Amino acid sequence: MIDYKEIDFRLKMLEKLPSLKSNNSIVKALENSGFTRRDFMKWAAAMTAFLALPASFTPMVARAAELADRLPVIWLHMAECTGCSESLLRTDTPTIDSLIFDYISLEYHETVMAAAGWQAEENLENAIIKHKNKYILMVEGGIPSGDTEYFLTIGPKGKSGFEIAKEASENALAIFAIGTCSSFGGIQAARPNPSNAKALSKVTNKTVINIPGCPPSEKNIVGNVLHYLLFGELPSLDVYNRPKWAYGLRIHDLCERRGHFDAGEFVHSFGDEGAKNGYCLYRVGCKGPYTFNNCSRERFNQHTSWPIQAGHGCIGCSEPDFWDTMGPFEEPMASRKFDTVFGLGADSISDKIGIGVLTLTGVAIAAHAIISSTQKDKE
Ligand code: FSX
Ligand code: SF4
Ligand code: F3S
Repeated sequence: MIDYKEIDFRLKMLEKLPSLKSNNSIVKALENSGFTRRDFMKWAAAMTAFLALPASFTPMVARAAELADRLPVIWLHMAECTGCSESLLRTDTPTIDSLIFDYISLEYHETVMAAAGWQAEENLENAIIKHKNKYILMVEGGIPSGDTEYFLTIGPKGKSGFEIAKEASENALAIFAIGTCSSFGGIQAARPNPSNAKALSKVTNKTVINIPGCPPSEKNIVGNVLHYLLFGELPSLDVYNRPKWAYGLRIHDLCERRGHFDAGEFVHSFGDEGAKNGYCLYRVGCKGPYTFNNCSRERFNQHTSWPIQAGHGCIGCSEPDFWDTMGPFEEPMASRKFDTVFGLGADSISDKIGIGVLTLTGVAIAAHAIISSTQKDKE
C-alpha cells in the first residue's frame, strides 16, 4: 500500500537538501519557457496517472518535480546510438518533460556538456567523488567486455567503458539502465556480438532498474526519475527488472488496432486497402502481442504518434535480444504464431475470425496463456 505520510516525509527531507542548481526554481524555468502553473499542474496530474498513482497524489508529484534539482545525476554513454538521449532532449519545442530533465542536476552527460577530453574525464571523476553514494547513475548503451572490453575506450586516460561503468555503479545510490542496449545489450549484443557487449546488470552486482526501448519514451525516463524522487526505493519490477507501472502490459493489450485483430481484419502488404483502413499489422510482422511496454497508451513526442499509428508493426524493441529473437520484422514469427482455442495458428484462421464473444474470449485467453508461458520459460 502507498503510504502518503511516508512520501510527505521523504519530500520534506529532500526540501531540506540544498539545490544543486543555480538560483532558478523549476516554476521560474517553466515560466520562462511559456508554461503556466496551471500547465505544470496538468502535467503533474497526467504524470500521476502515468505512474499508476491515485489522483490525490498530484500535488506530491508536482512537489517531487520541483525537487528534481536535489538529485545529482551522472549519465554515461557506452556503445549505442544516443537515441535514448535524443528521445528526451530533441523535441522541436521544449516540453515539461525535457525541462524537468534540464532541471535535474546533471553532473555529467557527454551529449549536453561543454567539456571534452581531459576536462571531461576530470569532471566525471570529481562528480563521482563529490556525490559518492548520493547520485543516480543513468547509463545508455551496451558494454563491451572480456577480451574485447577495450573496443570501447573512452577518454584520454584510455579507460574502458566497462571500467567506467563499474566504478560509477559501485559509488551510485541508484542505477537506471536507459534503453534496451544498457538494459539487455541491444544492437551491439546482437549475434555474433563481436565486442561481447553486455547489459549494465552484468557489470555490477547492484540492482539495476531497466528502462528499455530503442529508444525508450521521454515519459518513461522522466517518470522513472519522479518515481524515485517520490518513493526513494525500487518500484515493483517484472522478471526483467522493468518497472511494472510502465512495462506491465503488452503493446497488444491497448493497441488502437486491436479491434481489427479481434475482428480478423489485417494488413496483408504495406499500402494495401487494409493499411489504408488502419487494420491490424500482425500479418506484416507486428510483435505487439509479445512486447511489454506502454507505447500504445502513451505514444511518443508529446503523445503525438507511435510506430503502429505510423503504419509499421511493433518490432519488440523493449524486449531482451529483440534483434535476434523478433525477426524477421515484417513477417509473423513462425515459431511463436498466435494460437487459439480452436487449435489453429492465427495465421490460418485470422481472416475467418468474426466478431463473437466466444472467439474474442478464446483469442484473448489463448494469447494470454502463450505469453505467460513464454514469460515463464524466460524466467
Ligand atoms: Fe540503444 Fe540508446 Fe537504441 Fe540507440 O543510446 S536503445 S541503440 S535508440 O540510443 O542505447
Ligand atoms: Fe496492434 Fe500489433 Fe496487436 Fe495488431 S498485432 S492489434 S497492430 S499490437
Ligand atoms: Fe518499440 Fe514496439 Fe514501442 S517497437 S517503441 S515497443 S511500439
